[in-house]
Amino acid sequence: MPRKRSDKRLSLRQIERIRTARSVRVARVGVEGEDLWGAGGVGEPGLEEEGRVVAHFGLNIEVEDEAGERFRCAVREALLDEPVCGDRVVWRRVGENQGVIVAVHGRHSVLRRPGPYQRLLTVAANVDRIVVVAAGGNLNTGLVDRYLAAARKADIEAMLVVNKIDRVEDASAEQEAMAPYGRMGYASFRVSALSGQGLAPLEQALAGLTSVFVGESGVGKSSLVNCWIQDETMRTAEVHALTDQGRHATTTARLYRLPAGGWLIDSPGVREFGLHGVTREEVPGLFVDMLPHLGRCRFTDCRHQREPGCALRAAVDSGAIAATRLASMLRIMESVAPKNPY
Ligand SMILES: Nc1nc2c(ncn2[C@@H]2O[C@H](COP(=O)(O)OP(=O)(O)OP(=O)(O)O)[C@@H](O)[C@H]2O)c(=O)[nH]1
Ligand SMILES: [Mg+2]
Ligand SMILES: [Zn+2]
Repeated sequence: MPRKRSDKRLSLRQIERIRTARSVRVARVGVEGEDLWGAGGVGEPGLEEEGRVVAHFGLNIEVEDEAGERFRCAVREALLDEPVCGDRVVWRRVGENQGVIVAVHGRHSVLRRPGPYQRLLTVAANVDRIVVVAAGGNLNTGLVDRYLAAARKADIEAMLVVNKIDRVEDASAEQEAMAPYGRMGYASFRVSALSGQGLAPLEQALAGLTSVFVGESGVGKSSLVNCWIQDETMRTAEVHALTDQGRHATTTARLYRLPAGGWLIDSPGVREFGLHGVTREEVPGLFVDMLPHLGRCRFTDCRHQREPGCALRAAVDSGAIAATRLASMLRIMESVAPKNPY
């Protein structure tokens, strides 16, 4: 499990800095500083209630209560963990559709990606299932492999969705490309957000869980979410930005309640998703199909390229591992730094 920010020791000065930033923030959140605690017009905050963070944009955190009603919330200044999409929180009502978050419950999983200034951003919390979405007719299995490795790094189960099957001409070639994933035990679904084909079994598989859609920009993650959720927030500028091609690309992760049960997070298509902090040595262990063959190469420092006695190459030759998977693994290894020896 990745380490939580709260596990780290903070110096008194750091804590002081966070507190100051937090109070400035709370005062600016539009729920007006003193109103938060009852000195103004809205009265005492209500009783503590359970809720879930469905979105976080700018200074606003949106919390959904157990009845499905949404509240714009401020954060109580003492919180050290910034609430993120998917967090389960304790909050109090302070006015009509407004509230204040007073505590964040412990997270059973977190998804991270690199942000500006080499900071790690937590994108979502309490995710049970990562759903890797790819586009039929333009399958990018290299990127699928990246997301699958990231899911293993986050220790979260994954499954696969191939969308846009309405435009696929050679379905058999594509099914062949997807076959290795079935052998590895990943559930996969072929769907079309456009025609509605294959959506019911996918919705069934998502029921009861918190899932997140990840995948390259433009594969149709939001279009799929739109098939189930007729929600005006799906189309607001807060969540989507117009691209050069005139398409609405998702800018912020957002959690939706599925009609058939379960929760679904629509996230922006980000390539680096989750592989930050992975060392080169760690990569093979994130490929499930490689696991039985690891440690069997003739040379302990085998780079699995042209070395004699390479167990991974042998597994490709015997058909136990798909050549495309080994190629993906080597590409990812090249793209990440080796372990720092010092
Ligand atoms: N033919 C076809 N086009 C689709 C389908 N699903 C989505 N599209 C189109 O693909 C484009 C991208 O869809 P989005 O849903 O915005 O993709 P996204 O994955 O959410 O993209 P980001 O938010 O940038 O990560 C849009 O123009 C959709 O109309 C489908 O099943 N078939
Ligand atoms: Mg989108
Ligand atoms: Zn090897």
